[in-house]
Amino acid sequence: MYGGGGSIDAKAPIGLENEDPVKLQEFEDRIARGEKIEPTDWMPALYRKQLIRMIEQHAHSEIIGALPEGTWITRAPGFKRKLALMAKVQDEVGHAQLLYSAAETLGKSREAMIDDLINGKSKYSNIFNYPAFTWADANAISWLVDAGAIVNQLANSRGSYGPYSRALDRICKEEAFHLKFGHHCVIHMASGTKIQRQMMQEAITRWWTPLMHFFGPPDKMSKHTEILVRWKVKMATNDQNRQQFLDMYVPKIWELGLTIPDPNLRKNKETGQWEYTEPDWEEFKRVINGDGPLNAERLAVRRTAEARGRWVREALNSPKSAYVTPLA
Ligand code: FAQ
Repeated sequence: MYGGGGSIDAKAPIGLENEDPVKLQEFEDRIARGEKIEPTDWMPALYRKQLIRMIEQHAHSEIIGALPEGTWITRAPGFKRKLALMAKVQDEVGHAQLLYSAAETLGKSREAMIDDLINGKSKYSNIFNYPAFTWADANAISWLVDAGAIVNQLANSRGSYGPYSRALDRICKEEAFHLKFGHHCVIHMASGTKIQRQMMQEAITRWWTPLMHFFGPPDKMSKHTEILVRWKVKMATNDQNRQQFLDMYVPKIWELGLTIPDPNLRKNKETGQWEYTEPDWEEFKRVINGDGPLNAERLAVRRTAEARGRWVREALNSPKSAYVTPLA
């Protein structure tokens, strides 16, 4: 499932040697002035390649991300929770569509992106390769995974590529509702019966390491951050986003009487930074390279969906289809 080649230990070569230096300078000046780059504007090949990689992975994450919570729709406790979860899952799939459209503006077709996902060539977020055993796991996703996603996406919605930043802007507005839904569910569990509190605690314990991984490898190990920050595609580094997440959500988790499974987690008053035990980055590498608890199952579900939907796509593309040959 590892796409793009290489490992998180290796810094990517910058690869700007073949670019016209005058055009490159103009492009970088526009970015420095905070202008948006639009699909028909000149851009270095590496900017295009990096954006396709990142937006495509993001789109795949939304679509695979619908799976762990999706399985809870029929089992969510009560009609209101079912309705809200169904709407949330539908939103996540909608986010994937927005993001695939944004990536298509850079020249890679949606079919090629889906092929790369189901054939294991493209990556998607590590976190969706873990199982949601209980309703509390689904709640941990709705609150904390959405929280992490918003930290990242809110920053990047101010980024330089117009179609991506506009898609993120809309996505963040919808994610804000998901966050409220997730927080409400977690409060309910954490203030419920002894068994509910225990379920919620176990879920937080299970999801903590994948959540720490979610923001990407530490900056010193990240191979793409340098160029992406320079071109304002990433508006914060992986470590900066991780710190912001800890700052915003650790106090809220503690407030609910829940414990985080890291004895070293504390805010250093002098530096203002959170200190924590480094999560196991070997586990992260295994999971993003296809060897996580549920990678095979997640991709199998997508392959089945792709196969079952083929007749619809073929019908739409058939010469007899009104979509291809509009009626006079
Ligand atoms: N998972 O050099 P860096 C959501 C890979 S949306 C898997 O630091 P970069 C909504 C990385 O691709 C969640 N792989 O990479 C929702 C690269 O591999 P490559 C998704 C990861 O790009 C909520 C290699 O490691 N959000 O959750 C991960 O500068 C609830 C080296 O890493 C986005 O995609 C990871 N966590 O920074 C849905 C946001 N981290 O390509 C349902 C946009 C790193 O060379 C329910 N993306 N890798 O083979 C980004 O901001 C960035 O791409 C990062 C990674 C921050 C994810």
